[in-house]
Amino acid sequence: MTANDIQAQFGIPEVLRFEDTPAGLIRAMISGPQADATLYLQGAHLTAWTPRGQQPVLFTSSRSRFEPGIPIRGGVPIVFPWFGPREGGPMHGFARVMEWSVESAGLRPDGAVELWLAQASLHLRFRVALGETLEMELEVSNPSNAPLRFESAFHTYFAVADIHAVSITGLENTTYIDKTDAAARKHSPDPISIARETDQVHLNTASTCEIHDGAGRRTIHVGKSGSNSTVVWNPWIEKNRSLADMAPEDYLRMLCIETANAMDNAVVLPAGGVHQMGATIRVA
Ligand code: TA6
Repeated sequence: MTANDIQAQFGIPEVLRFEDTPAGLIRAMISGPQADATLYLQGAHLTAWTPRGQQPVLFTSSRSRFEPGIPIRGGVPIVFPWFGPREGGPMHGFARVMEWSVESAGLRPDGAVELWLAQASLHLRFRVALGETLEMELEVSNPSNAPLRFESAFHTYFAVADIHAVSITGLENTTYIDKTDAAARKHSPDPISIARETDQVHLNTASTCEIHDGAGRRTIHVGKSGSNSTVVWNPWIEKNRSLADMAPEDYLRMLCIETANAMDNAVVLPAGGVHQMGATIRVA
């Protein structure tokens, strides 16, 4: 379907518009009563969400390519069916570089703009509601007659005013795999602060996390369901410099808190089963 076809079927005057981009992607521009947002059909990839009266909550790199088949740097990459690198495939799986279709779009009575998208070949559906709260839900179906093992995540890039003044609570005393230290398993009773490359997969945790953005004078709450892992990532100076689609100072203004089922927490979905993972994000 072209952007025009999708617009004709799902567009909402003054609220939701589908358009082509110069590089050949299709994106939805949302201007709802409670929030503005942008979502690309490639990867069902939310790249912006800004509740009314707030600064943008998601970080998206100014150097992201926004080209067909190229992962977008920032926003909320949907990770499926694997987490991390895989020989011969894109980082974090195919879902993020495949075309998703729009199943439905509407303005809810509470003022949120809600869309359902689907990636049929991967048996995925994604619900996103854009209001003063961001709701996301990934539904994985297993129509086969054998169990399906997969990893998944909302690889959410949050915008922070200054990473030096950020702390993260909610993950105290959880066991985490430190990917910057040969995957050593560690735990800490303290809130997390970022002062070097940080890449940690916290296991067996269903907790809500809070991002205390001191310089931005706000706290972002990241609640979740159907997720047993939470990943904390900031590339810091050197890794940032190695990423062509990050501007040199981007690490100062971003932090990934990822709602996931990764590594030890991979999901084994029985034949015929359906798995839901949800995230609810709000700014206080
Ligand atoms: O989730 C953290 C991480 O696995 C890092 O190790 C780094 O590779 C990052 O994801 C890559 O994110 P991207 O958006 O490029 O897929």
